[in-house]
Amino acid sequence: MPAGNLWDLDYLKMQNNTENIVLPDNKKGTIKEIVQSLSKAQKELSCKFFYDEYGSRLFEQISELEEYYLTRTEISILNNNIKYISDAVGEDALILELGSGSSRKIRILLDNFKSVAAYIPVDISRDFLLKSSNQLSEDYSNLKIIPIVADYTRPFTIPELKISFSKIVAYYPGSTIGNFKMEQAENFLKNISDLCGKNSGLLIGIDLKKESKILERAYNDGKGITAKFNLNILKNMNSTFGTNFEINKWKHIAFYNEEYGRIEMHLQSLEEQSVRLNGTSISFKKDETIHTENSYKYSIEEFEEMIKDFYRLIDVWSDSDNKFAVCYFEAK
Ligand code: AVI
Repeated sequence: MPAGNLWDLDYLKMQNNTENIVLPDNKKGTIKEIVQSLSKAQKELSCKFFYDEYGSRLFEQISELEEYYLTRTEISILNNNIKYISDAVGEDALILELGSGSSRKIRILLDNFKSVAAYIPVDISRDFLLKSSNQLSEDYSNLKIIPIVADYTRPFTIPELKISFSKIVAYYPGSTIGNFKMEQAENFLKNISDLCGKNSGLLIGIDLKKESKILERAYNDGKGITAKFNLNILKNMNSTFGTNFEINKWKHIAFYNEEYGRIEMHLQSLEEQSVRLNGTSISFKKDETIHTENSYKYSIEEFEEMIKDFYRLIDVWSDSDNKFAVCYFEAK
C-alpha cells in the first residue's frame, strides 16, 4: 500500500496509465536490434542492458569505490553548496528526477530547500521506484510524491496536477547525460526543456574533462567491480535473450578516447569464437571487441554550447579539483 502522501489518485493513475508505463520491450524487436548492433563493423551492445537487478547492484558498488570519484564528489558539491543551489532553484518548485533509482541525492535537496511543491521521481524499474518512493514518503511525511514509471529517454507525459507550483525543475544527477552520444544528449535535453516548459529549470551533474589517468582509473578499479559490471551485460544477454556467451572468454577494457572526449568500455574476445542469437551465428575474431558504453566528459563551455539553443546557464558549482560540476540552467 502506498503511504498517505504518495498521492493515491496519482498512484492509481500510475498503475493504469499505459501512456507512461513502459511495457516490457517487445523481445523480438529487441533481438533484431541486438543482431544489428552485433553485425556492425565495430560490434556494440547498448549500455541499457547493464542494468538488470545484479547490474544495478554492481553499479551501487561502483559508486562506493575509491577510484570512482564521481558519486562522492557530486554529493560533496551538493552538500557544500546547497544554500546557493536552493536559492537558484527557488521556492515551491516541482522537482522531476530523471532516473531516480534509489532517490539518494534528492534527500540532500529535500532536507535543505525551503519548500518543494512536489517530487516526481521517474524510473523504468517499477519495483525500485515504488520501494524508494515509499521509503521517501515515510521519511518526508509532508512531501507530495508522484512516481512515474517510464523510460525517461523516450517521450513521456507528466500527469495533470491539481497543485500550484512556481516552476518545474528537472533533476538529472550522476553525469548520466555522459552515457548519451552528444547528438542524443542534445536531443534528449531539448525534449526535457519542451516537456517542462518555458520557465523551467535543469539541475544536472556533469563529469568534467580531466587527466586521462584519473579517468581510466575510475573505470578500471582494483577490485574488478567495473569488470564484473561490464561482463554482466553478456550474462544478461544469455538469460534474457538466450545467447550462449561464455563469460570467461571475454575481458573488460576501458580507456579514454581523447579525440571524442569519452571513456569507452569494451569487451574483448580472448579467442576466435562464435555466439548464437535467435538462429543467427555471430563470429568474433581473437581480440575483437564489443563496444558496451561511452561516458562523455565535458568542459562547462562545451556543455553550455551543446544546449545553448534551449537552456541558459545560471550557475555552476564544482569541487576544488574541478573534477565534477553541478550546473543549474533555465529554459530559454
Ligand atoms: C551511470 N553512468 C553515469 C556511469 C558512468 O560513469 O558512465 C556508468 C558506469 N560505467 C562504468 N562505471 C560506471
